[in-house]
Amino acid sequence: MAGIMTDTIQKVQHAVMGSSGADKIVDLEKDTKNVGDKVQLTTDYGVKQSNPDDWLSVVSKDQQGPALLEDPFGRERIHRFDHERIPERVVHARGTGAFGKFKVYESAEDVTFAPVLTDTSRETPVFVRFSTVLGSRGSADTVRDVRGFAVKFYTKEGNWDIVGNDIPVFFIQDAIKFPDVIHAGKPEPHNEVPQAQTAHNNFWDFQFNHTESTHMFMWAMSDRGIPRSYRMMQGFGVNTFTLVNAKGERHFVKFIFTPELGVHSLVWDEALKLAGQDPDFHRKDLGEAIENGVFPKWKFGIQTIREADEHKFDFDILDATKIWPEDLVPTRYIGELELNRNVDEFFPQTEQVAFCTSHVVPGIGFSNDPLLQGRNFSYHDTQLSRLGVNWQELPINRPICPVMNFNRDGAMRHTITKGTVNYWPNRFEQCPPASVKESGYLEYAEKIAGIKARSKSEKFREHYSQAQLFWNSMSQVERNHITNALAFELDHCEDPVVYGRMVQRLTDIDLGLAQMVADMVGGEMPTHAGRPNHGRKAPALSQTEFMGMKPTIASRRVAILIADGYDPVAFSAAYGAVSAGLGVPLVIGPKRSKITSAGGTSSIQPHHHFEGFRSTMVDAIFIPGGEQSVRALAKNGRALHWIREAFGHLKAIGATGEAADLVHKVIGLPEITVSISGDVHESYGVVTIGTIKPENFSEAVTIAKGSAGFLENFFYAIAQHRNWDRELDGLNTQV
Ligand code: HDE
Repeated sequence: MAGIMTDTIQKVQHAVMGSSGADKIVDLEKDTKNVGDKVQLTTDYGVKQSNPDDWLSVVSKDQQGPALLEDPFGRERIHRFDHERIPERVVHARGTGAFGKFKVYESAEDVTFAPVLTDTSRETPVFVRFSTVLGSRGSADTVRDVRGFAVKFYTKEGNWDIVGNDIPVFFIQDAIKFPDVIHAGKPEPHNEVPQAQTAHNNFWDFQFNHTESTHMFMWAMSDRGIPRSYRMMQGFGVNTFTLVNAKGERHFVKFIFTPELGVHSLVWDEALKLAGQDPDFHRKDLGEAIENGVFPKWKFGIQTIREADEHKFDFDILDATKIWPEDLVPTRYIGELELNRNVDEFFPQTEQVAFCTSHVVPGIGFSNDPLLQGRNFSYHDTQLSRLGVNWQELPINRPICPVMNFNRDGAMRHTITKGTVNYWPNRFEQCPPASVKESGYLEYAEKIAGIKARSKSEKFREHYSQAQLFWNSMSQVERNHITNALAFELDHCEDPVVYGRMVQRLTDIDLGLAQMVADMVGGEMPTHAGRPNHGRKAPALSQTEFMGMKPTIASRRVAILIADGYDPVAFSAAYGAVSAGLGVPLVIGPKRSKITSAGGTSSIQPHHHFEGFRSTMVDAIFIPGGEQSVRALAKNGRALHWIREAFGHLKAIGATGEAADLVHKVIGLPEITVSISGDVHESYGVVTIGTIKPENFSEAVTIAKGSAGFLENFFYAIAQHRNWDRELDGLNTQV
């Protein structure tokens, strides 16, 4: 964690934390203890230890004799250590989590009687775990992969889990295929290579053999596969659930979370580098934002379809490889999810949290989605081997409402239930079931008729239409990225059968795409489309739909590059304004010892030096003038690389005074720089000015392009996330 907490940020945090109303945090307190200063070291059985550093041994002044097995203290240390690990999750092993709250601002009572979705006065505590799918627990955060988005709502009616992803569809339609798709994606069996990647023969062999995966692999190859932050991803329940209202009417439903900060991604070169330079990038990013009081928020939405309309679509609404296009079924945003507290300890909270799609509360139910049906079996089952039968007693998993039943015993049971009976019905009528009025779960009386068979209904057989819809809906930049991603992945497949067949598969989506990929990776050049493109589009599929939220620099990391002799006025103006905008200023210098400003009027210890930290870890860079400082940067190869790389990764760059010339020289843009106001210049997200102006000292910088101030324009460029024009015009080649 950068641990940068300006006064302003602290104030915001305290103001907001006060209202987090976390019933679950209170619930956890009884199991939480501090390593207090005054507490002395004991064994697990409570006996204080006088020497925890030396194993009981036979020793004399000049001779070290054997260690004695009789030492209970030494044995306890080793025994406990030997058993510290539990099996990692079979998928989604790598992840991170945080606490928060959920609130509905518009009641959904027309479709459900679940109070968590109807009671607008209620605040429901949540725990959210984000994850990658394929990598092991110690793998890197920024690999190309689907991201998990699992939410546990601790409602007053019991726990409700939405175990979702950042992509709205899945690779397969039927749970029986899950072991195959995961085996094919995970490291190959003969050599356990590659780690946390889909770029290998088996994954793409599976994709070719399962035409139903076509839609999902297009999403996975898009920028959704390399998010900038967990805080900048959408979350989708993917499967079709159901809602029942007080009148007993049923609707099909899909759940959606859309981030307040917009949906943003890394660029591929950056994602690759970050995997080595900062493998914990996403984990730290979430922790840092929460610690700094910039709490991530998502709008919560539902798409609903009346039961009677189930068959009105040209796809099956129970097919998890299909989205429900917004023009047919608009999303209705009714609530907000906020994360506002980091965990106290990773293992008992983030590692031991366990989700189940089968955990729903009254008013919410399942559908006959064949993937969901299998998931409902799988999650509890996996918790049995990961955590044991009493996993729901673990503090992070237990509900905040009373739990009482006759499930008993099992390994590590620790609830002590008083009473003489452990069965129902019993002569004391203890622990009776609840009626629906008393919040008992309502089983919806669904009429089912059919033939028992191993097959699917007709509409499940169409596999390409929405893959085309997705491709058609992409911007040019997004299309380029998908093309490059496919070219990268198939380049890692050595087997010509695999890449050759996949190139042909791409003709079922778009001939141009198939030809571009074939040109890059080899394989027979396709000459005609595998099927006609229907030409339809759905704008909400493009990430660009979610980029233009209110411009903000909140939580964005801005590196300030300096050396001895920097301009203290420009430095302080930028540092102060970034902090005031709830961004994270990070001072980077040639060394981490004190750097002195021009004229010796001030000095600062940088947060990092150029080698220790990299441009990949920030969203933007700012370089203040100062003749001596800029001269030193110009001679420092790593500093120059910072500028080139940030430009190549399409990041905002701001520079004042002498630094403006340096930036232009390094990236070679002078002839197209335009003056946007007085002496503020902007070109491709590079904003420069001769000297910083007095109005930029103001803490409240309005973020706006074309205004008189330098910082206004620079912050606008940061808020745009990336400057895509650089890529479209082929200027980003120096990375
Ligand atoms: Fe999962 N999935 N999954 N999955 N999944 C697991 O449960 C499974 C699927 C998802 O942060 C496992 O507790 C089957 C779709 C997330 O702890 C396991 C099928 C979606 C997480 C399992 C699917 C997901 C998991 C492994 C096909 C998006 C991490 C550890 C029928 C909607 C939860 C665990 C966390 C985890 C099974 C498909 C999301 C083995 C059988 C579709 C976010 O039970």
